[in-house]
Amino acid sequence: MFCYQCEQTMGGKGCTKHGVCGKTPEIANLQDLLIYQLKGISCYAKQLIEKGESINKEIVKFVENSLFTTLTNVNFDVEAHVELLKESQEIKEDLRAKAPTGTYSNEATYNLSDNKEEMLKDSIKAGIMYDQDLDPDIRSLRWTVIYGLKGISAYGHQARYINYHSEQVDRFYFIALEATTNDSLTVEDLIRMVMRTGEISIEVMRILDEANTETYENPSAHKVNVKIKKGPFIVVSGHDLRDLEQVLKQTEGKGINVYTHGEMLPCHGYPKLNKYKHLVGNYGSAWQNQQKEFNDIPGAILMTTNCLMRPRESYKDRIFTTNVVGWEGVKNIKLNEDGTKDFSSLIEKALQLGGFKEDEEEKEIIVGFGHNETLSNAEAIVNAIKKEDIKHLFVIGGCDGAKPGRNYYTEFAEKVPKDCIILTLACGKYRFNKLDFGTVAGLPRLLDVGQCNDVYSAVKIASTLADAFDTDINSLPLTIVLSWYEQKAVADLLALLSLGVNGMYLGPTLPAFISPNVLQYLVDTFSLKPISTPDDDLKNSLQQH
Ligand code: FSO
Ligand code: SF4
Repeated sequence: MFCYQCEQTMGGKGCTKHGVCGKTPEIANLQDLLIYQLKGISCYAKQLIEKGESINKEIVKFVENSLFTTLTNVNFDVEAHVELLKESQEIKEDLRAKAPTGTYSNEATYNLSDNKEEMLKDSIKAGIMYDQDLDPDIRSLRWTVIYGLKGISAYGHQARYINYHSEQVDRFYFIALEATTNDSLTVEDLIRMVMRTGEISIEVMRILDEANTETYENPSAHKVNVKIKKGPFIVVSGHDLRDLEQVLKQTEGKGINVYTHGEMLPCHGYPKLNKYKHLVGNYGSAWQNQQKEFNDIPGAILMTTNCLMRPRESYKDRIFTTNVVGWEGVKNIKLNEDGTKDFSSLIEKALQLGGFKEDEEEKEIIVGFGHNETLSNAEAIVNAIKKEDIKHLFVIGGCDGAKPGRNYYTEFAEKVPKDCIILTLACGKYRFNKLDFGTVAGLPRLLDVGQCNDVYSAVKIASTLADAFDTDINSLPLTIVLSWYEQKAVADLLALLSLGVNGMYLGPTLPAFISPNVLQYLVDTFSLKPISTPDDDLKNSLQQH
């Protein structure tokens, strides 16, 4: 196996024996072959698109779900991968029959074997490092596109589940995957494709924002209890709002408390979700603490998306997955034909386990500062910046992870001067979101913008403020400090780069799949900076504006 798609990759280079995330070589190799198949499908699909034909939405869904399946910490189930591979061959054959004749890449002409052992043998040629002679910059750019697509697929999946999609995004899966097989593309062509991936990432986040805010209304400032309550309960983790809604509906009147976990925290801001009184609070913290936080838990857990870690025996019987998430031996709750899900097994488990015995003393934090809520204060923010009551805005966002270097983000947030505002998003916020930051110019100093896809909200906020000053985002007193872990963060980073955002800080380490030349290009073009120390980075950010 060889995998270097996430930040915790072995030695900062690549996992070769076993995934640090828990991925076995078998799963890693099947994932390589699945991506290879998606590329093959896309070679035919692209030809059909160029002929003016549209691709069946079931095929788009398949490609989207398969990409999402291979994202870090999503699916560790061998059988699920074998099934997807078999389906990929049927789709490929279908498109092959319809596509114009011509010369196609190896990915397109390859035919999948029908048993797992043969698939595993074939997977060698689908490996990232298989072609030893490939130009390292071409390899780097191709995989940057693919990792961006994985992030996009996660957001696309979430929007599609509430019946929203973007034709542009749907087409782009095929166009971009084909581009990663096309030997005639130069480094410059692939850089353009990387930037296009960023633009499509903005588009998919825009559609997801529309999906979430039209379905559940715009989030508004809302207090969330982060301590536990007595009684049976379900913890809902991941990112999916519709799954949470269905769990809330199906548990109504059953005496079950529902808690959000990890990236579900911003759900409390949405009026059509927080209207449920039994959505009682947020449990635990970011994904990497789940084995500790779920250990012996007297309630049931639902993982709607990443990040899933190896479930310990102490809670393997009470954790459930849904959507494309999977772990062998863990029950996956499937989607019914009518678009609903039956969560009765999850509910029964929660009731059977009995729940927490005592209430803890409440502690509240505030969420809900998406673009609508934050921009309802736009005038106040603009005036405060003009009067220098607010000196600088920091976006400290992105993923959390287990490495010690991530304390940088806590320290950074703590050291931000009192006359500055911090906007935060994604699960990295758990490093500091329970600290008391107080207020500035009548506003909370820490504004929780939402999930990782709500980078879209942060961009909307920044561009509205920039308009008010008759300038652009880069001229605002604003610094973006990103923490990355998996491929949604790659999509987020590409989105910001495609908008021309300059001078972002990226950490805790740089992606292993970025070659030295590609990194140099990013540094030269976008002044992208690896994080150094909170003191130095803060000083530089404040000096620059
Ligand atoms: Fe975190 Fe995991 Fe949201 Fe990521 S839960 S690490 S960027 O999947 O998606 O922020
Ligand atoms: Fe390693 Fe990350 Fe790949 Fe898992 S997803 S195998 S930890 S690089």
